Amino acid sequence: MTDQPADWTTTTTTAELAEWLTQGESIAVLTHARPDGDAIGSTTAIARALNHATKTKRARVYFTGGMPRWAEDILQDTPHTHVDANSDLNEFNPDRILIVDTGSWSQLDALADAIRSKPDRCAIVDHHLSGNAEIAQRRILATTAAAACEPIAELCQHILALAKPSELPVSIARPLYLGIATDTGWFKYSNVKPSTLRLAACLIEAGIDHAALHVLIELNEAPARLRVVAKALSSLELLDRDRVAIMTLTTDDIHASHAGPSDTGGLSNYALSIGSVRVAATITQVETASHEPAAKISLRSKPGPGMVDVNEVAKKLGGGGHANAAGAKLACSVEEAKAKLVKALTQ
Ligand SMILES: [Mn+2]
Repeated sequence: MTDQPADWTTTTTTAELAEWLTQGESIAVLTHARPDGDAIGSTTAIARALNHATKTKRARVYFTGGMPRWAEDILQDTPHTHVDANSDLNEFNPDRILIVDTGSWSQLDALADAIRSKPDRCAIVDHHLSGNAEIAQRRILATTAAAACEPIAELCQHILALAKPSELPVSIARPLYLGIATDTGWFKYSNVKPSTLRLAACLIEAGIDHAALHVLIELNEAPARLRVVAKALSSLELLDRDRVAIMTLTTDDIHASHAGPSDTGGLSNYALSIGSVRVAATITQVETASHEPAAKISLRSKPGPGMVDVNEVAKKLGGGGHANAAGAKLACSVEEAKAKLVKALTQ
């Protein structure tokens, strides 16, 4: 993590941004690659609010990278386009571009070139601590918000001229709740504040079915996912008096499970459920075009006494991330990666 740059600051108000956006003839809504619940929730909500307010379809969401299984259940009839490295973006010429849940060139992937050198046409609404301020002149950076959906809820409220978030239409309240729930681990992470819960309560008052949303997102895996989990768990090794958990997953394991790349995320959390475990790692063999050996290490640690800063561990391996979630990619076999990881954890 880099320190917060001096110019990564808020430069506009919700009211001004609402007015600027609704004056647009065509509005592109962008977010980070491989969008998560907050990215899909915040883009869907703001596109719907803009189209609702202007009684048009002038706002369209652009995604890049792999999408979660449930994405279409949330997006439904919201105008959206999926972009990759081969997409022709010559026709992409919106007069307003709103980027949410990120403000970093590196996270925009195939969309970065399409918005380069257009800071006067771009706005950012984000909650991350750092980003590339030069992307957009207009910025709302709610760095204490648990999710981008928190400032986006306020923006939707302004655009629709509503006194309270509980007055939002269900079609907008639902994706907003999705973003807040998923970015807070369903309201259990340390980023939850009283205001987070008050907003969530208002969204339930608006009429959403929050229990059904939880089923859609969290109880909706492909059978292959559980086969992958079983493979990973069967490889579990405990080290350092059961404080370190390491699991491995080979491409043979993934193929035998009939799983895809999207089924292999978040495995370390299973090992973190063991009481004694402070830090958990999953080492996944990666297939490369050149057939050179490669491995991905995903690290998770538990907050509290004896916390391991996995960002520091990942940095020793050429990666990075956050104190409780980080990762690294190594050009070596799974076994070699494991040896390097054990060394990084003990030095
Ligand atoms: Mn987020």
